[in-house]
Amino acid sequence: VTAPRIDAVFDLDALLSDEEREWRDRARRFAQERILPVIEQDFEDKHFRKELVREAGELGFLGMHLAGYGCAGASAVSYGLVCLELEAADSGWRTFVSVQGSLAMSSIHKYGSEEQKQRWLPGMATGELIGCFALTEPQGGSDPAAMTTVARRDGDGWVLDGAKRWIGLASLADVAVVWARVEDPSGAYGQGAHAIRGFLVPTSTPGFTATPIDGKLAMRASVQCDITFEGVRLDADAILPGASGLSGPFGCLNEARYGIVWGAMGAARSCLEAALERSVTREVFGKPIGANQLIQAKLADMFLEVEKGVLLALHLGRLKERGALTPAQISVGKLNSVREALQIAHEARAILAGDGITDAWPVMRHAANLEAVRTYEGTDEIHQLILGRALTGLNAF
Ligand code: TGC
Repeated sequence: VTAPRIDAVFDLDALLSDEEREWRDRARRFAQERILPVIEQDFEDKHFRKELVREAGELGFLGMHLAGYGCAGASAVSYGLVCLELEAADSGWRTFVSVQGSLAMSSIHKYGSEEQKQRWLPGMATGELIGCFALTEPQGGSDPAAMTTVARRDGDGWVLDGAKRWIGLASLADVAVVWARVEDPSGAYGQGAHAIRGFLVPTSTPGFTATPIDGKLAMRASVQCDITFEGVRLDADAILPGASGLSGPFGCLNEARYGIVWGAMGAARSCLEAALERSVTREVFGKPIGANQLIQAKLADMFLEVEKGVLLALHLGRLKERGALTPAQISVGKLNSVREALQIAHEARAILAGDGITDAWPVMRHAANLEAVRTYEGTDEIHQLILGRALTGLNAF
């Protein structure tokens, strides 16, 4: 008996264009041929395989939903499918594509001057240059309005002081998009909440230090860092002219959260596939464990949530393509996808029994990664509160 291909059951293919299927297949090949053979070892070794970054660039995955400047200009659904296939291998690789494309490149694409776009985006699209996105600070990530990193006016330029934490790729990056509170007596760069501005900081600038965070039990095949800024001197043209206030970084978080809606379903699909394979190959009490009603009930519920999650992601993707996707809808998707993916990972682990805790199966790695995905880009609770506010009109923050 062989397990069926689960994505064939609802004929998702019929809902996709030829181009979308091509992106999906290209990402699936990359994940299967380049990531899967090495991921368990990389996870064990805490190793981010930087040499694959250029390959991901050549395949068009970096900033693929952006137009011009060497980017592919692909549809939102194509981008989502790529996120799903990469995260089916490992959340760390979907995270890399999110940080590079949805956060760092999107910031420059949305809010940068023409000169900034020309300088950074083509190299970031090919993977020659790596970017990071520095918003979260050591005291916590849920309330970026409380940030204490400051950019003080100094002549025509700026001096940056402060610290950021959990910043993906920072120690490998060539450029950091840094969100800081501007201290400028003239008020020309915004006041109050609107004095939060973005800066493009080449990571070679003196005073910039990125240190990988050690001791992670999740996302071990990717890199997250502490950053300190100690008197980092920047030219006047380091500021992103098009963003003032938190709507700037939130506009990019929307993009990354959208990618997670799809990506988490990739991790869930891998866990379900592992559970299915085990269900038809493992015999207990003289028959495959999948012949038991309790196992079938688990598999059916897991399958239901993968299919519903992918259909929800597709619906949100079509809304995004029409320019109609709202932040609250993205919260529905991020909350649902990650929560259900984690539940599926836990059920798969149970079906795999003792072997489920070993690295012979990808399930514990996905479960550990999903704990991180559940927390970044807005925790479950933040998304519940965004939805609570949308439902009641009352702000619980
Ligand atoms: P509030 O202060 O009222 O609003 C500030 C301004 O932002 C606007 N806004 C949005 N704009 C676009 N998209 C959204 N989703 C937006 N949400 C808010 C808002 O309209 C306002 O604009 P303006 O022009 O009036 O100033 O903030 P709020 O009350 O709306 O938000 C509160 C809350 C808790 C929802 C928000 O702070 C939040 O989402 N917190 C979670 C932050 C978060 O996701 N942090 C994750 C950081 S990045 C990360 O985890 C990983 S980076 C990847 C890596 O490096 O590995």
